[in-house]
Amino acid sequence: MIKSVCGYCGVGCGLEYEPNKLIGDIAYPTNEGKVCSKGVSELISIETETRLLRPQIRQNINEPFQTTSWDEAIERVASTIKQTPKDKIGFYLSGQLLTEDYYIANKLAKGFIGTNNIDTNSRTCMASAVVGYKKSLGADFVPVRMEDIFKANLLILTGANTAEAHVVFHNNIKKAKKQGLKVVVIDPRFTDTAKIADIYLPIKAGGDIDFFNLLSKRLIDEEQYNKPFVKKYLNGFELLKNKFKRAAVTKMLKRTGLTQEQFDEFYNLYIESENIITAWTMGLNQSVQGVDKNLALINTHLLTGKIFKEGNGPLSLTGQPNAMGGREVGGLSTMLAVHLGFDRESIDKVSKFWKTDKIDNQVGLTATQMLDANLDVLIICHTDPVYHLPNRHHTQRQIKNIPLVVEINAYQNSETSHYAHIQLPAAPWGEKEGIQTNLDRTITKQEKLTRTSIECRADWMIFQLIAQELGFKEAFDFKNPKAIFEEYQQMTKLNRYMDISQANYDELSQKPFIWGKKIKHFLTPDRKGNLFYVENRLLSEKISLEYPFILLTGRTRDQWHTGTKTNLPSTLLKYKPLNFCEIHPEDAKKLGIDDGESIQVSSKRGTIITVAVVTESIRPKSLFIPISNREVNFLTNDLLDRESLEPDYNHSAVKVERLDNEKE
Ligand SMILES: Nc1nc2c(c(=O)[nH]1)N[C@H]1C(S)=C(S)[C@@H](COP(=O)(O)OP(=O)(O)OC[C@H]3O[C@@H](n4cnc5c(=O)[nH]c(N)nc54)[C@H](O)[C@@H]3O)O[C@H]1N2
Ligand SMILES: Nc1nc2c(c(=O)[nH]1)N[C@H]1C(S)=C(S)[C@@H](COP(=O)(O)OP(=O)(O)OC[C@H]3O[C@@H](n4cnc5c(=O)[nH]c(N)nc54)[C@H](O)[C@@H]3O)O[C@H]1N2
Ligand code: SF4
Ligand SMILES: [Mo]
Repeated sequence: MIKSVCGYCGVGCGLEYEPNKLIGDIAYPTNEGKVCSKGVSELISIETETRLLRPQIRQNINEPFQTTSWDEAIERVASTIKQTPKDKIGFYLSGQLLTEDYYIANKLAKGFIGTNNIDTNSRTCMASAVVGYKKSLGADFVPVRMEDIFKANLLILTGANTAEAHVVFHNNIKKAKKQGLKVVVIDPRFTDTAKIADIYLPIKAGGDIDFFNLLSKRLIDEEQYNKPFVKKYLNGFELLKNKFKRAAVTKMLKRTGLTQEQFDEFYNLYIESENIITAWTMGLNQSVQGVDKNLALINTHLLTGKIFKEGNGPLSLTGQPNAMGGREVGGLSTMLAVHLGFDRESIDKVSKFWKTDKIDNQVGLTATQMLDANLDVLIICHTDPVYHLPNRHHTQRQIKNIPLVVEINAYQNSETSHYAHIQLPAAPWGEKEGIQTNLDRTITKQEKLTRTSIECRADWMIFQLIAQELGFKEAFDFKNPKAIFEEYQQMTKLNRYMDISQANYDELSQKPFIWGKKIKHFLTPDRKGNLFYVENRLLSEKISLEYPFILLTGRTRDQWHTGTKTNLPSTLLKYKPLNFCEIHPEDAKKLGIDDGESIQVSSKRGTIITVAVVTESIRPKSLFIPISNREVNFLTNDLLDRESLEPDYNHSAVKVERLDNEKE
């Protein structure tokens, strides 16, 4: 029996493997034996016919791919990199890579090629939370753990559909409820998560800043905030208090779409609750004011002092299995490594550690900027930007202009594959080993369970092959993931609060390591938390007579994004169809749309065809399309948060029509 960990979501459930059998690990603290449909079918996805098994090459994207050798493919990549100015090279990575993969790619790009153009799809996902935590707590540090829900009295879930996106955590919430936990769900949709709520608040999309400001203001006005904590540990209180004096409360409430009674009921439960956790994810992060939404939420925990103690805190629910590991390594273009930035001192420390003089002091391009930057080489690994970036017609136009697009994937059928010149076959989950950090800082090891398909390579090895071909043989001479992890552990010592060096690689699959356990204070230079006054600036795309609906997008339980691993004929998991569009009965009636009918949804940017699901679970004038529909981003707008550069996926103006009307 081998112990491993699920490679899908940020919950990071422990698994046990016996030949041809995968079950939940009863001894693993996070899931105690439970797994969801995705975790339990990890093995099936290894064996599918759509695996990418050999390197492929073509001169231009209108030709079919030809099989090539690794030597030839790597030589072509390395020789092109050598001839390309470093600012014209980009690495587009993923929150699904293992820590060792990030480390090698980051070391190669920032340390040896000398470009900071290395970013991940976490930009579309967690970037707003990263910036929010940094600004308010002083570091990208999640100050509360999932198990804390058993110590909390109240869990507020906002912009998070745990029933579908963090399934086993959701089971734990249900268990905690039996022990007395109260749950508030804030979401414009009455989701499966909302079904377990004690109070469900059907917020209007985009109303979260107003909601949390109303809460903060009332806590201050009614002196329900924690005065000694505020005085001793916080900056910015007087400013916040003064700003709130002039706040237009009625307007704010109106923008939340909630009634005074709904807000009061919530407020009364809030002030009665001793221990509170507020958890959130894409409903807040994916917004043109994603960072401000995070700050407004975190303010409430700062004001009440409900942070750095058991059962309390702002809990950002990271989506991907190792987006946290990527953040720790520093695999984003806006940080250098191990949570260090691009200041002189950090660059000196990292240069000395890597024995290099190539590190640039400018932040690099973010994932959301790379395609607009006239790059000459783009290496894409473990993610599908053509599918996932907003405004897909624009994405497709831009990627076509890049002379060399290299795609590293374990499967053939991504949307990006149509635009790649070289495809390199990666070894997927089960065929490789390495480390990942889940959403609450638990570091564990994925184990190799089966032989690696003959021509596939682990992602770290592919980056190492490129590095070696570029001539960096000494710095990239790792024999296995353990050697990489141990070098990375040494590097974490450059950061005063990272204690990852205490983990032991060989023991990790038996016993996970939780880093930062002792951190119970703010990580700012003055050790004080920062309150920020933020307001809803209504920057999202506005609805209009022509485009009168707000489009929301999100997950369904059994599908993983593009579904390369979950949308398989052999997995009978599809409890929801891949392509549907939720619409409120009032709207459906006005438009003459029946349940199950084909409809056309359009924005200024594009049109897709989908199937109407008429349901009261969505607010009037909103639509919901799951991202298992690979075409969803033909519709979405490409506005970005100005600080995190995260897209505003959840708030695009669209119209909806019956399909046959169009044809008439
Ligand atoms: N089954 C499955 N699980 C997954 C994934 C998957 O592909 N499939 N992906 C993983 C990844 S990468 C991520 S990032 C996470 C995402 O996890 P979640 O964010 O929980 O998943 P979403 O379905 O995007 O849910 C976002 C919720 O926010 C709501 N929402 C939209 N706009 C607003 C708003 O303005 N305010 C509020 N309060 N709510 C709003 C939506 O209605 C939706 O219910 O899931 C992870 N888990
Ligand atoms: N409209 C809209 N768009 C969104 C979102 C949304 O909510 N709404 N969410 C955004 C968010 S939060 C995220 S995280 C992104 C996710 O978007 P993507 O990251 O593009 O989606 P995935 O399908 O997870 O892509 C992972 C890719 O890695 C490949 N792969 C699997 N295993 C391996 C391996 O071991 N090695 C390598 N090299 N490749 C492998 C898979 O085949 C797949 O092509 O989408 C973003 N886009
Ligand atoms: S909840 Fe997440 S980590 Fe756990 S089995 Fe499901 S997908 Fe895997
Ligand atoms: Mo994500």
